[in-house]
Amino acid sequence: MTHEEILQGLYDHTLIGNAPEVKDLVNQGLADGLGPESMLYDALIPSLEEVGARFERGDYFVPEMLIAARAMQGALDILRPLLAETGAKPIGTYVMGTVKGDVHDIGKNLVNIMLEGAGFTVYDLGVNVAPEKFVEMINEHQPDIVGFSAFLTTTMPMFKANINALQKAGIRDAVIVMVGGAPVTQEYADAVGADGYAADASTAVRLAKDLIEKRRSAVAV
Ligand code: B1M
Repeated sequence: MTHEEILQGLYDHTLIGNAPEVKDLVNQGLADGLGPESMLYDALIPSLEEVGARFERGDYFVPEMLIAARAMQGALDILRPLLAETGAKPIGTYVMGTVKGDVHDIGKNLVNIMLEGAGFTVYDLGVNVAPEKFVEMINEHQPDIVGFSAFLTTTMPMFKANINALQKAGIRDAVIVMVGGAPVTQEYADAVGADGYAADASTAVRLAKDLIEKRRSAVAV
């Protein structure tokens, strides 16, 4: 099989949620020297975007979205160690979770993988994380950054609820707050009082490094 055929196969089989075939193709791609990033950005993510488009058009329903997501997750299980393998020096600590009411986690997991690859220690709180849980875990791990992911317009207001909870607990200024997720925008992030917003995983890593550097140099002055 050519690399193009493997990528096309990954796209097609993710779209129909054929997890065993997706796994086989990922393994075949790796054996043939196809890069993990290429499989991710040229096939798997575009396929999930098409899944979303079909859902919006009413051609797909929740079960189809679910099996496509499972196929993607199977691929990520194989790719995770390769994407995170950079030998980067420890750089900071990150507490991350998908906000209350929201169970989407593929995008969050991808951001975590990239953060780990860049040298962050990541504490992943999972999905449907309540504001009190964020507060508790920030107190426990004392991270440089807390990241909130939201993937639904109906769960984005949880950013503000989380920030309010941090304020109430007296720890808002002790931690940098980053937000992200498909429907989130810079304007929305600014409106809720977040310190940073990124549209994708690699921008999230770059921004996390910048925000930590800024905070550390401000403290040093
Ligand atoms: Co749902 N879903 N879903 N879904 N789902 C979306 C998000 C939707 C856009 C589909 C659509 O209509 N086009 C739509 C939301 C519309 C809206 O509110 N604007 C939607 C809906 C409506 C729903 C339900 C309400 C459907 C229903 O029940 N009627 C329901 C809600 C359940 C809930 O959470 N309470 C639901 C359920 C599901 C499944 C469970 C079936 C499944 C999720 C499985 C899982 O995650 N384990 C699912 C899926 C798979 C999707 C789509 C198709 C794919 C999501 C995905 O993984 N994308 C999605 C359509 C789409 O996104 N095009 C859709 C790939 C991923 C790599 O991208 O998630 O954007 P993304 O993550 C990016 C960036 O956002 C960013 O970096 C990531 C990597 O580059 N990022 C950050 C993420 N977090 C960040 C944090 C940061 C910075 C950057 O800093 C902290």
